[in-house]
Parts: sequence; C-alpha cells; structure tokens
Amino acid sequence: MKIYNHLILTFGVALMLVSCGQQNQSSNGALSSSAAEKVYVAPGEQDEYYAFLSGGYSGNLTVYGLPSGRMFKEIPVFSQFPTSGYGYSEETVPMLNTSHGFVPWDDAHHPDISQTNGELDGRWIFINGNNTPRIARVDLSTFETAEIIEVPNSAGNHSSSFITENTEYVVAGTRFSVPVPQRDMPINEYKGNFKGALTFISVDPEHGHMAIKFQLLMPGFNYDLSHPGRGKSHGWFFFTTYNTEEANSLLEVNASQNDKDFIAAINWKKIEEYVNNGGGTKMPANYAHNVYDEHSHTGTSTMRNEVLTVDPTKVPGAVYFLPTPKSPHGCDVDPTGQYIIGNGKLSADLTVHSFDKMIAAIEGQKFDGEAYGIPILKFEDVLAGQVKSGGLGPLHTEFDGKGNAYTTFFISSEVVKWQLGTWEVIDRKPTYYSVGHLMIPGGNSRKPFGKYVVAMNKITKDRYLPTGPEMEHSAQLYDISGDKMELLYDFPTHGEPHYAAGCPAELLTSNSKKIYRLDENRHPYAVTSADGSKVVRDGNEVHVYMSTIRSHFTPDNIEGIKVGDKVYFHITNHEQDFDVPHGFAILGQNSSELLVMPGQTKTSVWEPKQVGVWPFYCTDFCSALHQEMQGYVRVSPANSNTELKWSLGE
Ligand code: K7E
Ligand code: CUA
Repeated sequence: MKIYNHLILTFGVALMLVSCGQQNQSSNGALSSSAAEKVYVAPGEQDEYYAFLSGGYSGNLTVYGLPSGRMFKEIPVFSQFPTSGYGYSEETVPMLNTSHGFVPWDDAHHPDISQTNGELDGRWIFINGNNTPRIARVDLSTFETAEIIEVPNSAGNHSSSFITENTEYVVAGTRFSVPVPQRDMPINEYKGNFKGALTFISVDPEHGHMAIKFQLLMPGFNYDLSHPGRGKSHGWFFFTTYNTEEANSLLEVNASQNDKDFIAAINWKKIEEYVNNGGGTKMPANYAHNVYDEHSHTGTSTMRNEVLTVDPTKVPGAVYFLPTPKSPHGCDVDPTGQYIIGNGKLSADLTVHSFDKMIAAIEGQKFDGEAYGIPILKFEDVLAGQVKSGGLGPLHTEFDGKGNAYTTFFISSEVVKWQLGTWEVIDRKPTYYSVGHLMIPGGNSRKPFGKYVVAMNKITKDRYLPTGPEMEHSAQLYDISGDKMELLYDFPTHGEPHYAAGCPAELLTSNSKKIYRLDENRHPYAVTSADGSKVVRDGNEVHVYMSTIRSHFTPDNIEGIKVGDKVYFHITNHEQDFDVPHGFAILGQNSSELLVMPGQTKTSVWEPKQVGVWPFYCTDFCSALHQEMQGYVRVSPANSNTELKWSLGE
C-alpha cells in the first residue's frame, strides 16, 4: 500500500509538472530570421528529405517534405480511404481481410524503411497495425500498400515493424500477452499461462513478399518496443518488456512493482538455424495474407492455417534477459551496433547496455538466475553507462551518426542531446508539448543523415489557431547540424504520429512511378481500347467495362439496368500522362468514389434501389471540360423489359 501511495504521489507531481511546464513555455518569442530561411522551400523548389509519419489511429501513413513540413500524400494502409477508394473498391477490399473478417481500421505506429547492409535502400516501408495485429508493406515506387500479413497469437502488435539490416526479417512483437492458442480461460490465471509471441516475418529479397518464418513464444510479459542489432550485433534483436510482474489488472500500479524489467536479447540467427534444421513446433493458426498485384491492379486474400512456434528454452544460447530500470519503453540501438539504450519511462536516467559486455557475460556464464528458463544477465555486467539526464519520462532515442544521441522526455517535454561513450548531456531544448517519438532520417540505421530531427508531440494546445476541442497533433523541426539544437518550425500532423522514418529525397525520386502502362494492364475486366467498352448482363449481375479519357466516359449512356441489379463499374483510365487521374461517382453509391490512376482499372459496385435516370461523373478536375465528363444510367423496375444497351455520342 505504501508503494501505491508513493506512485500516486509521483504521478501527481509529474502531471503537475506537465501542466505548469506548458503554461510557462508558451511564450518562446520569435525565432531568428535564419530559422525561417532554413525551412523556406521556394515555390517550385523541392524538399531535401522525405518523412513518413505514422498516422496512429488514422491507420494510415502520411508523407511530408523536410525541411518545409509540407504534406504530400496520405497513403491508405489499414483504413478505408474514400479519397482514392482504397478499402471500398472491389480490388482493394481483400487488403483489409483478416481472420476476424473485414477490419477497415487499425492503429499504426512504427514505419521502417527497408535496408541493405544497414543503410536505407528506399524500396519499401513497413508499418504495423496494433489493434488487429498486422504488418503492411508499402511500395516506395508507387507509394501504395502492396501487402498486409496478419499476425496470429499476437495482441496489440506494438514492438513492430522493425527490420534487420538486410531486410531479412520484419519483426512483430506482441504488447499484450494472451493465451496461446487462444482459449476460454479465467483472466486471473494469466500469470504463468499467457504467452508473448515475438514473430519473425521473412521478406523476399526480390519481391518483398512476407511470410511468417517463426514465432518465439516468450513468457507472459508486455513486449513494448524493439530494434535490430546492426554491424557487430547484426543477428540479434532487442525488445523492451514491462509488466514482468504479469499483472492482469490495475497495471499502472501492479506493473510498476519491479525495480527492473528486462530487455530481451534474441539471437535470431541461432533460431533461424534451429528452424532450418527442422526445429520448432507447427501449430494450427488462422490468419490472412493479402497481396496487391500491380499488373492486375487487384488484391487477393489467402487464409493461412499453420504457424511454426519456437520454445525459447529449447534453443540454448538464443535468448537472454538484460535487467533494465524501470518499465522501459523505447529500445534503440546506435549506428555501430554497440549500444542498446533502454528508456525507463518511470526513471530519470537512461540505461545503456554494451553489446560487447553482453557477449562477454554470456561467454563467462555469469547469470543472475532465470525467468521461465531464460537466463538473466547481471545488470552491472552488461551496463555500458547511464545518462544522468535531469529529464523526466524518457521515451525514445535517435542518433545523428556523429557520436550523439537524442532522447525525448515526455513528462519534462524536451529533447536531450547526449554523447555516446561519455554519457554527457550536451544540450536540451523544450518541445511543445509532451513529446513521444523523434526521428532523424536514417536515425535507426548504420548511416543516419544528422541534419534535422523531427519531434512528434502529443499535446498541441496553444500552438495553432483553435479548432474546437480537437486539435491535430504537432511536429517540430530542429536543426541539429551544430553543437546546439535549433528549433526551426512547427507543423501540424494527421492522426497521431508515433514513430516516423525519413530518407534523402533522391533515394526515392528516380524510382517513383509516373503512370501504370496500359499495355501491361492485366486486370480481368480492363478495356485497353475504347471500342472494347461493353455492358454484359449475367443474371442480376451487370458488368460495365468502361474507359475514361479527357473528357468523357465510354459508354456515357446506359439503359436496361433494373432495380435489384448488382452493377459492377470496371473503370480503366486510358490516360498515359503523369498526374491525370479520373474519378468515378454515381448517385446513391454505398461505398465511395474511385480515383483511377493512368493505366489502372478499378471497380465500384452499385446496387440501385430506385427507378430513375441517375447521373455519374468524374470527381477529379482533369481538364477544362471536366464538368462535361458525366453520363446517365437508366434504371427500370425489376420486372421491366427495357433492353440492355449502351452508347457514346448517339
Ligand atoms: Cu507512441 Cu512507439 Cu507506439 Cu512511444 S509508441 S510515443
Ligand atoms: Cu476526368 Cu474530371
């Protein structure tokens, strides 16, 4: 009970600090005019970096330019998106299929760009869905979601989606431990019975296709964040844990009892070898694997029914626990792969573990007991150093590649710059307010681009004109090219960005697709020439093979549709010029409009419920005669004999 009171007191004081801090910090005054020059990208000029910010509860990924903070695109990933028809068009509905049925939303936290030899290669970006555990792969030539794989035996897929240094694996770690396999059992029998699945998903080096290689069934802790080893520690993966108490109720108190939780160090190379030699246990599972094909412009969903699980105690030398104070959140590895930083969110100090010391302790067999058969190393044996930061509530750390680290502090609302090796604090700057993650382009690779850091703040309050009770979250851009950080700019963000990933613009611009080639379109309902347009009835299903070009639909008059029909509009955009989409909308459409890219085919289903003559039109202002880009569908009573016919220009 004493601890309980103490905690309440600590949180109370912390909360007071948050609110006082915010009131005092709001008058930071004007910045120097050189700050304005540093973020000004003149009309017609382009940004130096891309930044991909997770959308949190928007389920999507947003694309920004740095240093301007201009938003370029919202990429729909886990959420339906009427702007393009994603998750509404027949071709993209399968992308959101899961073992729980169609799930048109998720909570997306951590984007990570693919790497080769520990450096960003700009081919794909991965992102996790927390709520209904999924990992998505977005193609960085099209900026579209190319694949989504569901993660069975997982819950609150949070310590995800981080990749190894040659994109061998993307990991998905469970936040909540659950019964594995899922079953009906009393919640208070959690302790010792629930499991935490850490899933290693292999990535095909050529096509990027994902497949679950194995799931490590760990003790029933909460696995919060993770990062891969790199350089000397390549082959290992590190995960922070909290709730090593295995509490199942009032976690704010009951999961804060232990002075130290763990960072789990996983030698995935060793486990890979074990499973390649026939190790592991196949377990029935049920999960969806959804793949979008760029040539048929169509997604397909396949249900998988088996997963390979590994008991960590069966692979000696593969898994160790590193004691880490105190309910650590972020788990970050420096560019050399030597230091593993645990951000104990209830501690003021940062804990830095040494990879070399960890290996020496393992070789010396110096253990401090075990947890569920997994050896625990001694804190002092693996500790490289502690950063006496003077901040409160450390969450996440990034690196500039010049020997410095930058850590966010949620409670004291600041970014603290410190030096690797000396653990000395060099600089600190306030954030407005309550910062979560931060991002340096390439900051979690062997080669960071240490010019800017973006801080992603949880509370916006007075930074922008008020917009009622709900304010968008706010990011801040700092110049980190000098010894001291310089705050340059605030910009609003969409949803709730947790983490972000960034890269130099030229890594992506030369591969960015401009059109889909019509002669490569293999959609089964595509019309690749306007005279191929037709309307085909099959019972009460009607397929309209329609094409678009500035500024008409072919056909634009259709008769013979009846109430009770299910009408499939398959729209092929015949444009072969960059940035000329056409849209399609029809009155009473129960899904959404479609936005069809040049050379692409998309399908919208329409089930007319009322007799009449109903217009359709193009939703994207595509030419001076865009308003003329329209047509009519005549809908007759269900029992009528109106002849099916279609035309253009008659
Ligand atoms: Cu928001 Cu990485 Cu999900 Cu910390 S997590 S803030
Ligand atoms: Cu096509 Cu407007």
